[in-house]
Amino acid sequence: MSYQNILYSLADGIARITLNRPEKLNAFNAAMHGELRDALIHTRAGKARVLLLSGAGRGFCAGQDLDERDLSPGAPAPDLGHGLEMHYKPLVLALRTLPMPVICAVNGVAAGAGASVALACDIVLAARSASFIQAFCKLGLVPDAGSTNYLPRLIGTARAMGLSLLGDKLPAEQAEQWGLIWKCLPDEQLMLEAERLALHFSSGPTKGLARTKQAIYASADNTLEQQLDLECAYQRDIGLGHDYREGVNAFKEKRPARFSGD
Ligand code: T3D
Repeated sequence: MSYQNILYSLADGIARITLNRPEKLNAFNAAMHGELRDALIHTRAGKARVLLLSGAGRGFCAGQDLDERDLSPGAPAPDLGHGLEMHYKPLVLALRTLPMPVICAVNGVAAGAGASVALACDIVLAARSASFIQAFCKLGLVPDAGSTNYLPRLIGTARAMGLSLLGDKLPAEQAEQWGLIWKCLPDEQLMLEAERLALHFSSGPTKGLARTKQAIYASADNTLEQQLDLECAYQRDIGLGHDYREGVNAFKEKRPARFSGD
């Protein structure tokens, strides 16, 4: 598959998307959104069992491409809500509902919606030189693409508020200490670790992992009773599949499990 704004591949159960506008720190434009939509549809429909998202060059993603906005005197005001509905909302929901683990390797700065999209992923790794910036306030905007959902849930109201109202740069190491991301790694180890995890998930119990992420995301809005019901429904479903049988048999036979993903 050939795209102009992203790199995409799907092989051996691993889908890889690299945001590829390095001269603009991989800022999102409409064309990139279209390509991401297409690649995510292909990932969902194909034989992928894990998705690895990263960025080309020195940045991960600088958010919305501000050169797409004409705010010169006399230019009509853009409908920013329309842009979010058309592009960012479907992107975030596609990542969150993808029935497989989504790893994000944050190789450099993640700003504005770039930070939001990174945090929409299930396992976020970041290079030590990377950082997260809630840049929206510097443009007079509200955090979007899900940031107002993720930040307070992941790091609490005080830190979410400080980051969002001040727009300060949060270094990757502190992001890990605060629980915003899974791991901060030395720069040269970032992609090695991301690939190691991708390989691990590519032969994992994909359906069970997909249900796990769904259950964890659902817990934010569910009561304990609703969550217990959800666990019953998911476990009942998973218990009928191949991988549960294989996992238990492998344990009893003292051998590694050979999961099919079903
Ligand atoms: O409009 C809507 O749809 C509403 C939705 C908005 C969602 C959002 O994401 S709002 C937030 C948008 N993003 C930003 O405000 C971040 C803007 N960028 C920066 O603040 C800085 O670039 C960084 C802190 C991210 C990195 O700084 P630095 O010094 O490492 O790099 P730089 O020199 O600023 O950027 C390198 C190049 O990328 C530069 O181009 P040049 O001068 O070399 O030709 C710069 O203009 C370009 N670039 C960086 N970010 C963007 C961008 N070009 C267009 N849009 C960008 N967002």
